[in-house]
Amino acid sequence: MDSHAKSRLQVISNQLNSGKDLKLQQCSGTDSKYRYTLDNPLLSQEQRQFYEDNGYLVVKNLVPSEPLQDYVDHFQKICQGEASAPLLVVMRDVAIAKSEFVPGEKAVTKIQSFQNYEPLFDYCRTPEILKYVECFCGADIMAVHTMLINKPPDPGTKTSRHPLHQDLNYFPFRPADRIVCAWTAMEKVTRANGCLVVLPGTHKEPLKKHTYPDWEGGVNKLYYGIQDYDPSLPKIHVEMEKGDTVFFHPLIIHGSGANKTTGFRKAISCHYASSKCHFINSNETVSPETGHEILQLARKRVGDDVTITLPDVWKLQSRLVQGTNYNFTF
Ligand SMILES: O=C(O)CCC(=O)C(=O)O
Ligand SMILES: [Fe+2]
Repeated sequence: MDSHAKSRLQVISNQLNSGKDLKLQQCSGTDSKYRYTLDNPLLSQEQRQFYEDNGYLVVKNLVPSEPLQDYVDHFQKICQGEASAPLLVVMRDVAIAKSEFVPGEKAVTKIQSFQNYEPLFDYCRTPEILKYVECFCGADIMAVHTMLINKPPDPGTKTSRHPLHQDLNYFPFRPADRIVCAWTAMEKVTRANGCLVVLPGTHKEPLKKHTYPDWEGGVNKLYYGIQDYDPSLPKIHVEMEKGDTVFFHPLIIHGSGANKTTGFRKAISCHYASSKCHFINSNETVSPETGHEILQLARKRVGDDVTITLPDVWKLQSRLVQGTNYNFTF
């Protein structure tokens, strides 16, 4: 990237990323018995071992109803075009958007990159969540990817499904073990409305090849999937009450089923990473197809005249929520 582009990105990033840091208690190093969690005063022995073995952990009733209702209200404002923020992305269901004119939230499958929309970004700063995140990432924490997922009632095409995948497919930074996703149910999620499905223990497997599934009704943008997972592996349908939060490793194979109900299924999530994670040569990990699509989306937002790389995209949309920013700078 030339120096003009670099300084322009830095200016954009500084303007957008002026959030206040939160200081929380520091985790105290690692114990060789554990790979996926850090020493911490919060997780019980049972919880810690469960995450080590399975790659996910559900914490009941972590986020109260009031802020969740606030997030719903702000989501609806965004869908109605009454609110927006720099770099925010609104994704629509391929089948619903094609078949009819749909105002409001009806066809919106998710909004992404709300790091510059404070009323939603408050979710990523929830102290109760950060306390858990610190157990996986350590004390210096970046919010690297934000989503509010609004699984619409399936229009009969099954396009509301999310194919089985590993989130690490999208992330050009490592180590993977210092990245975690927090995913909070904004209402009761069940098999009927398409709860998360996880394959316990698959966080111990390497990153697999991701492609678009060959679905008859089409597939939503960036809904890549793994075709060659072992179908005999046990699947857990993670049914959750409103406010329950699941933390999961970026290599765990997961997805979600179709929403067979008449209501929406909403969840809000943030991927966190240690700010000490380092950027890697993304050509070797993120597939060229995926990388190209992510860059295309980003260029629409920052302008075609700025040469931008995949690591730049992630730095631009990441925001410090605790401690010091070491490596997510230009
Ligand atoms: O909420 C869901 O359906 C799963 C979303 C997901 O795994 C993702 O967007 O990476
Ligand atoms: Fe995912």
